[in-house]
Amino acid sequence: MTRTLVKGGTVVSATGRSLADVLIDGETIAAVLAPGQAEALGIVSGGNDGDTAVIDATDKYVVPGGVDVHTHMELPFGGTFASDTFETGTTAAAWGGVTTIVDFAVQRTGENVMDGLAEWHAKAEGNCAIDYGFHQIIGGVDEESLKAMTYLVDNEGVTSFKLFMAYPGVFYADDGQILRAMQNAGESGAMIMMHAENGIAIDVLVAQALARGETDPKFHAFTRPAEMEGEATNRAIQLAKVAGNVPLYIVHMSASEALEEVAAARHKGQNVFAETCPQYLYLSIEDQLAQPGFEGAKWVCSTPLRSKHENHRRDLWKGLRMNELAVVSTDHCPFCMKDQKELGLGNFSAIPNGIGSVEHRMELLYQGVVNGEMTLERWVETCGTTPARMFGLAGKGVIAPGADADILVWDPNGHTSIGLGKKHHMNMDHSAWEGFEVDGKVDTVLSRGTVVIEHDTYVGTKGHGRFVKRGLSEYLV
Ligand code: DUC
Ligand code: ZN
Ligand code: ZN
Repeated sequence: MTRTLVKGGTVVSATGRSLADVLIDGETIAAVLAPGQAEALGIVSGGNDGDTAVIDATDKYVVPGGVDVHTHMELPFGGTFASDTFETGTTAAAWGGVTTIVDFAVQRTGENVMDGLAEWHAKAEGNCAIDYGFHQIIGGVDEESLKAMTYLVDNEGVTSFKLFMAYPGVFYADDGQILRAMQNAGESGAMIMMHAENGIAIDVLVAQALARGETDPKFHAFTRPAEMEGEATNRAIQLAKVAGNVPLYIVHMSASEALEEVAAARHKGQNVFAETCPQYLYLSIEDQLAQPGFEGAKWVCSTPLRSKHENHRRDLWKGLRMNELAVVSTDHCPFCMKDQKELGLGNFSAIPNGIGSVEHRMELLYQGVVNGEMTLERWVETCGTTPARMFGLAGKGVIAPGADADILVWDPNGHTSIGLGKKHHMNMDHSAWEGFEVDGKVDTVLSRGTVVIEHDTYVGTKGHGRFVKRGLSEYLV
């Protein structure tokens, strides 16, 4: 067995930090050792000696590899497919210090759930640089898909299901269907993930805007007002309560109105959780989506970016500190401008929805630490430890004996310049994060004990990443 010692760094967990060495045996963390212990035990005497490879982490943070529980590789959307394959997307994730993703297998309205899951396995198997799991999108709730949900939890390691209150005719579920799916999840112990936007009302606003000749990308946000996110979030919470306090996870939260609903429900003891994404913490209608001409298409995503004058970003950062928001994911859903976003030239509603960020979440959120928005420990917790626990990824998101040796060595004295020609490995012809300069830098990344990034080089292999069968959420008894 290959042994590796990550030596001399500060190991940071969700609850604290200390100088320690991490001993890896094969794919697993064998021990976390106090300084000097490795020498005392004869594991190393300095340098790369014996069977033990040494990674020097002096003056660096040693943290669990990032866990991004919301990605869409190759998602069919708006007449095209998200531009990252599992190969390119998981390689970009590795470049960003991420060692596990959970992607969404798709059942669209009228399709079969088991076929959708099989298709996702076929896309991912043998292609991934890092480990991966699947949630299942249920785009058509009926007797067959309800049976499939139970089967997936019991047999396939797919223990969470995304429902949509938006996108009528594609993924949309009505309130009765949502209630039925929630009741089913109540029996199996699964988590319901909700895209909470009132899609029926939004479609009316979209049609009215287009009829007025309002076709620019910014109208994407104006026709998806924050109230429609708040209302749908509240409705999802009430339905989950009626279904028997079924665990509910609100995805890609962008609005203060939605945050208030989640906070209130959590204070009343309901099993409600939520995530936000870097785009909602940093970007806005004014600075990105409303850029002249068609430029704003780069930032068309749903839920949409919000106005910087309405305090959503301030509230979301606070929500992260207060644990009203438990997780930061990316909703990584990249589309190129050429031939993809361009499908919506002259009609914002035809622009494929999505932003690519899987490579930059750890970097962007570390800047939140530097800016005083969250602690170093909370960075680790929201980007690794909690997402792993939330979605039953045993052995992920922690540095502890027995855990998978998924490790990010982070250089706090480094610097990262994001953008094309700078740091950019996602399969996109632009970056939604062009020009962002952030403190800190990915130094070394290990996936199950194998180095995949070192010295600014990808040294991993396609197919190293394995499918992870997930258990039930660890937040529930
Ligand atoms: N939102 C996006 O921005 N893209 C894909 C699906 C979604 O819900
Ligand atoms: Zn969504
Ligand atoms: Zn999504």
